[in-house]
Amino acid sequence: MPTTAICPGSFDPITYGHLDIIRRGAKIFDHVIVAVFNNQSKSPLFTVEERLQLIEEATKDLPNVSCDVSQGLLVDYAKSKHVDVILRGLRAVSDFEYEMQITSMNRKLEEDIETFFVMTNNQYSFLSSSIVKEVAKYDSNVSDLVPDAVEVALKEKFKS
Ligand code: COD
Repeated sequence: MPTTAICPGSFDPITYGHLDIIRRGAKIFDHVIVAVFNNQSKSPLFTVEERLQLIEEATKDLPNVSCDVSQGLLVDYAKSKHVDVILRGLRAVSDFEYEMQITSMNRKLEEDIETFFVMTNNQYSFLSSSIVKEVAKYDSNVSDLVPDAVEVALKEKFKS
């Protein structure tokens, strides 16, 4: 039976670190759904629609990757798609505590959900959307951290 994984995140905006995880996942699973969620504890720079568009552009060369937007609980979204695998990335030990918390909560909510962790390439282990936004805000070069379309979108956001 083909295996599908959901790669959920805020993706505000998508970085080469996210893409590294998505690409690795696309080699392992038959289909990867990248799902944008609004993380209530973060104030996003990009709207959900803008984030979706940037992910679609960045993953257009990956035929087994599709993109979507969702609200509410991740486990409910997974159930609605008949998917029981969540794909997440790990950068460093510092990610582990947070990931363990959300994995345990998701498992408590839906016992059959499995979370699959992929280690990022070392060159992206320091990279986060927050760091990219901080650097881009001061008009510094982020071309080796994000896809071209994201770089343009960041410039546009911070123009004013
Ligand atoms: N290298 C490798 N992986 C990376 C990198 C990098 N440089 N940067 C980010 N990642 C990974 C992250 O570890 C994560 O696995 C994924 O990419 C997405 O990261 P973010 O930061 O864009 O997304 P998060 O962590 O803010 O996403 C949180 C969710 C939206 C998944 C979470 O809030 C959620 O599930 N929301 C829905 C509500 C819900 O179900 N809540 C209950 C569970 S807490």
